[in-house]
Order: sequence, then C-alpha cells, then structure tokens
Amino acid sequence: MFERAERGDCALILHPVFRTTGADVLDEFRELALSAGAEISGIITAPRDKPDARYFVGSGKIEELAGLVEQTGASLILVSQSLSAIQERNIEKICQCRVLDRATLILDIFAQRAQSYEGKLQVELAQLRHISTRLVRGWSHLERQKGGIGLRGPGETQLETDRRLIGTRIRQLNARLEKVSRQREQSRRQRVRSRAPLVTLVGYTNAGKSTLFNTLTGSSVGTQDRLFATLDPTVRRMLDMHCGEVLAADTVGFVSDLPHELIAAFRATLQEAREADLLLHVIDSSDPYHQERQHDVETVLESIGADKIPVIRVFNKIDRSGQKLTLHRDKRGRPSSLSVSALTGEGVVQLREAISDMLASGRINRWVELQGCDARLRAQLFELGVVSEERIAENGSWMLHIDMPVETAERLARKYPGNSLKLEGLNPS
Ligand SMILES: Nc1nc2c(ncn2[C@@H]2O[C@H](COP(=O)(O)OP(=O)(O)OP(=O)(O)O)[C@@H](O)[C@H]2O)c(=O)[nH]1
Ligand SMILES: [Mg+2]
Repeated sequence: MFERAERGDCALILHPVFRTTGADVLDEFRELALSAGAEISGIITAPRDKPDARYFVGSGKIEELAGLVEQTGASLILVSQSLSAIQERNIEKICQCRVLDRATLILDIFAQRAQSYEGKLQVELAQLRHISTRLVRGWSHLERQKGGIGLRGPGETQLETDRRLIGTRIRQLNARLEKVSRQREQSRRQRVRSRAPLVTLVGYTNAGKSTLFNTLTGSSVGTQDRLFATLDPTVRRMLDMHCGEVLAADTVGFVSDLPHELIAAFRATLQEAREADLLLHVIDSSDPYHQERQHDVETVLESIGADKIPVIRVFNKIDRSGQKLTLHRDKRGRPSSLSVSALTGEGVVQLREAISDMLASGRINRWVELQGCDARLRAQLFELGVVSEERIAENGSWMLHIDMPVETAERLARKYPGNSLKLEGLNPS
C-alpha cells in the first residue's frame, strides 16, 4: 500500500528508447506531462532492443526508478510508451507508486479539458473503453486513492466495479452520444441547406488552429501554448470573403499515436472534418518535427475517411520560423500550400483568396436536367438540401438548380450509375 501526495502530481518520467524512437518523442511526452499538470522531478531513459514482458524495461532500471521515487517523493510515474495492464501493475508494485502510460495520460488531459456535454461524454466513453481492456486482478490497491492525474472522471470508482457495470455505462453513454449527434446532424443539414461551404481547420495540437480560426472569423476562442487547448469544435462565419458566405470550423488537435479509444469516441466531433468542403491543414513551420507530424495528421484523416476532401496546407508561425511568404499550386492550378502567420496576420489575405479559389473550383452551381427514371436521385438531392429551385421543362423532365461540392456530385454519380445528371451546364427552358 502507498499513499498519494495531497496536491501537485510530482512525477518521474520513464522513457524507454528503441533504435527507431525519434528524438522528439521525449520532448513531446514532457509537454504532455506538463499539459496534464504534472511537475517533473526526474527523467530516466532506458535504451532497449525490445520491450520486456514484465516491466517493459529491464529490472535494473525499475530498481533505479524505485530508488528515485523514494528519493524525490514522486507520486506518479509516467511512461512514454504504451504498457500492458500487467506491466503497469508490476511497476506499481515494485516502485510503490502510481504508473500511467502515454494513452492514459492523454485520456486524462482530455478529461481535464472537456467542457461541452458532448465532449465530456466522449471522454468518459474513451476512458471506460480503455479501462475495460485493462481490468486485471490487483487493482484493489488503488481503491482508496482520490483524484489526481489519470484518476479524474470515471476512472477510480469504475475500477472497483465489474465489467458488467462498465458495459452498462458504455451503452448509456453511447445512447446519449447518439442523441447529441442527431442534434448535430440537424444543424449540419441546416448548414447544407443554407449552402454555405464549410472550411475545417485540422492539424497537430498546438499548430495554431484556434489562433488562425480567430483571425479568419474575428472570434476569440481560447488559444493556449499547451497541448489540446481545444476539444470542442466551433463553427463561425468567415470574415471578408468575397465569394459569399463561408463557414469555418475549429477542431481538436491531433497527436501521434492517439489512443484509438479517443479517435473512436471523437468520431462525431471529427465529423466536422469529414464533411468539410475544404480542409485547412495547419502546420507549425517552426516545429522541427513538423514533417513527421504532418504525416501523422494525414494518416488520421485517412482513417476517418477525410482524405478525399480538398486540402490546403497552411504553414503557420512564419514569424517564428523565418520562412518566406509562399504559395504553391497543384497541377490543376489550385492552391495547395501557403505560408502564414496567424499571429501577425502575414499571408492571411492570400489565404482568404486561396480559400475562395479552392471553393469556387470545387463546386457545381448550375441547372441540371433529370428524367423520370431519376426519381430517387432527385429525392436524394432534396434530402441533401442542395436544390435551390425546381422547374418542369417542356418535355416533362425536371430542371433542378443545384449547388454542391464536386465531390458530392461524384459520390452521387457513383451511387446512381446511369443517371441522367449531366454535369455540363444547362439553362432552364
Ligand atoms: N509565433 C507564433 N505563434 C503562434 C502563431 N499561431 C499560433 N501561435 C501560438 O501557438 C500556440 C498554440 O496556438 P493555438 O491556436 O491554441 O493552437 P491549436 O492548434 O488550436 O492547439 P490545440 O487546440 O491545443 O490543438 C499559442 O501560444 C499561440 O499564441 C503564429 O503565427 N506565430
Ligand atoms: Mg485549438
């Protein structure tokens, strides 16, 4: 048995290093620990060829760690890799100190930050899913502890209960989330009906998404120099757009090896990314690891099915990185990447133009003619809210004025092969 310190989680970091482990992993993990509110009182690195089944690292390192716990009075050990439940428990036993791995730490940060009803439900769901995979004998020694990193939210009380109770709660949360997501769906439909295109900002945590969002929309959503400052998506109208009304959405940041429970739980929130007409992938150009991180974000986008949406890469923080103002175009002449400083506003005019360019090239806004055999397609177009006017032509066919992203039209064309939706412009007779 061991007691937890009353306040301030004084933590030691255990950092196992493999040959493939990048130098950024420890830096980022330290950031994560600080973002969770921990005070770091020591770091032990442990070079390894492969993980040890019992402790992940060698028993010598664990002895060393136990000594340091005693010496520093640390109340928490943070491990920069993913541990199995057994490894976690074994280290806890030897060091007489609570042990958290990377996934649990990230879940805890989310639990601290969640503000909205939906966000809280999503985090609780992710935590319960995580816990339910780690119910092993030996948790009882943690029962008396209260609060602190990794124990906020449902963690501790649920640990004492059995899988059945957790299962019930998970079903309850799923049902509530479904209800919230139906409401979200309604507002999305309204948005589609108003036909204002949606531009969603995505990117690695701390890249400057919220700062750029504020600059583009004149809002003041919270921005902070810490990881996962934003959890809840916000949608606002963009200012100074000459191509009509455009909406922008700020979203939760990504991080490498995001626990999959979190991706699953935040699926509804990430919907804002999946249903965007255009993504702005915000990249911190002053971050030495931005290339790897850019790649990680693209992997997540792919996994949530948002990789087919047109994207502009926005290299942010050029005031810090010293990068020059640049704009690149793809083979079709559409803007593919540019550099800005969300803080000083440099490059933002160009970004607005690029967004207008991109939205104009990616939309179908014209009359189409549908025959009697297209009744289902017609119903679907109305369902999507993309029809602004309908007339009956002299030959009896339907003339519909539609406004929708090219991608939607392509999707419909695949879904209704052989339809008479002609993509050439038509004028109503
Ligand atoms: N120097 C500089 N700092 C910036 C710029 N844009 C954002 N920042 C700073 O970077 C930090 C993170 O900015 P946020 O806008 O909160 O980043 P975010 O991507 O929304 O982060 P999460 O919501 O945590 O994922 C803040 O301290 C900002 O002030 C920029 O163009 N230049
Ligand atoms: Mg943010």
